[in-house]
Amino acid sequence: MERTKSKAIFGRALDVIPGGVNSPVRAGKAVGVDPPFIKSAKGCTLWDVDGNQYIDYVCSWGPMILGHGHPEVLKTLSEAIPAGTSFGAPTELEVEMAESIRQLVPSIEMVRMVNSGTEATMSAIRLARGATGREKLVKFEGCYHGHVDSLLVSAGSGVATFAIPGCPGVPRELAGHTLSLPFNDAEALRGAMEKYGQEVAAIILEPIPGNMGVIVPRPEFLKELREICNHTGALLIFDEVISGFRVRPGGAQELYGIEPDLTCLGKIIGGGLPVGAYGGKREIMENMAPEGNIYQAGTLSGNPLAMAAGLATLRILREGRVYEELERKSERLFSGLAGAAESAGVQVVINRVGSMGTLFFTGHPVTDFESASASNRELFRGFYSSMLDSGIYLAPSPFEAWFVSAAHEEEHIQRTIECAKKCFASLGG
Ligand code: KE4
Repeated sequence: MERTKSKAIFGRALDVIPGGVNSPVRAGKAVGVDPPFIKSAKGCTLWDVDGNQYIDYVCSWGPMILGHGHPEVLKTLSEAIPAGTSFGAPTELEVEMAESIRQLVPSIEMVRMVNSGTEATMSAIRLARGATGREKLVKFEGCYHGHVDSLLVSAGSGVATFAIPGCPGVPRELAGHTLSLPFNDAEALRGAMEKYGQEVAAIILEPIPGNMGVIVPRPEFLKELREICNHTGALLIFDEVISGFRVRPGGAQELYGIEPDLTCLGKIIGGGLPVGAYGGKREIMENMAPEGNIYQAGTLSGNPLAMAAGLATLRILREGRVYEELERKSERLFSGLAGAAESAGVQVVINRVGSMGTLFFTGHPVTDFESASASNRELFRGFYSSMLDSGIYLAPSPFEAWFVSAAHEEEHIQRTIECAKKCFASLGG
């Protein structure tokens, strides 16, 4: 597959944008493949600047659950644009969005719109620290919550030692307030919280991690989190930027029946436009300015176009049988991939929750960051390149999720399985 125009544009991009991209993962360094530059998209299909066509399983990293260019979303946007693109003033659309979120996610009694998932988690941890008067945080290795200083950390040397900066620029003093524990490990969690629980403002996690590849949470782990937060007074923050409205209308908290104190949202609620949100119990949220004295603000927060596209998306998700269809299509895809790998004698483990899933090149269960990291990255690189050249567009990293949209039909799924079959044959050979 020729990508000469993409290469030329990438050359220009490298001269004016760090790494040639506006978000690092897009550069394809983890797979050693220069990125195709995308020109347009419709349904589950992308076209790059060279005219190559791809079946899209990135879906803009989750937002495009209905597929690209859904007619009702486009219609709503085309009606909103002439009214104005941004006012910096309250609009009824923001209230409708807040009411919709509250209706779909009952643990959220009040919600504040922001412009990215990072802003949502950054605001939620500031709120948790301000509301509890505590400074420590607990996160889990392999969970990603955006580029928030306090959460861009690596686990300390021992399980219950405080974290170190995950990259230059994160002050050691800040990282030192965060504990990074193994995901799905209730014993490590209990040990750390017995020691530090009274100092912990919040425990934050992706309830269904997508950023170390998809990991299925152990129900007893989620239950333990809720109980430990009840016992210690730490707030439980579910980062549902990916899982929110992805696995159920009410996200992972609906699926697993665990109620967090605060929830972070993003992606799907913007219908493809920049968005984030954080919300939770009224008595916690009322700490936020101007009601309370914890500050957070944003020029484009609640932007009318993002609200319009997000509301149209949520309306469609609430109607009909979208989630049943997503489940059927996702099961068809991932069982087909598993069968193709098995026939070729290639060892893979597939973790899937609803329409988010990951194929790991390993023969062992993948339940946390350590076991995810042990998967074969070389095989993934070969798989990625072969699938891309066959017209299947996957996330350029072994530690991301495949996303199935309502626009993926049987023909797309069948073609994906066929391409994977060919690739496994060459990898397995
Ligand atoms: P943004 O600031 O990128 O809107 O959201 C940060 C974020 C927060 N929480 C979770 C669970 C997330 O997955 C993300 C962002 N996800 C990544 C990919 N998994 C976005 C892609 C990118 O970084 O380019």
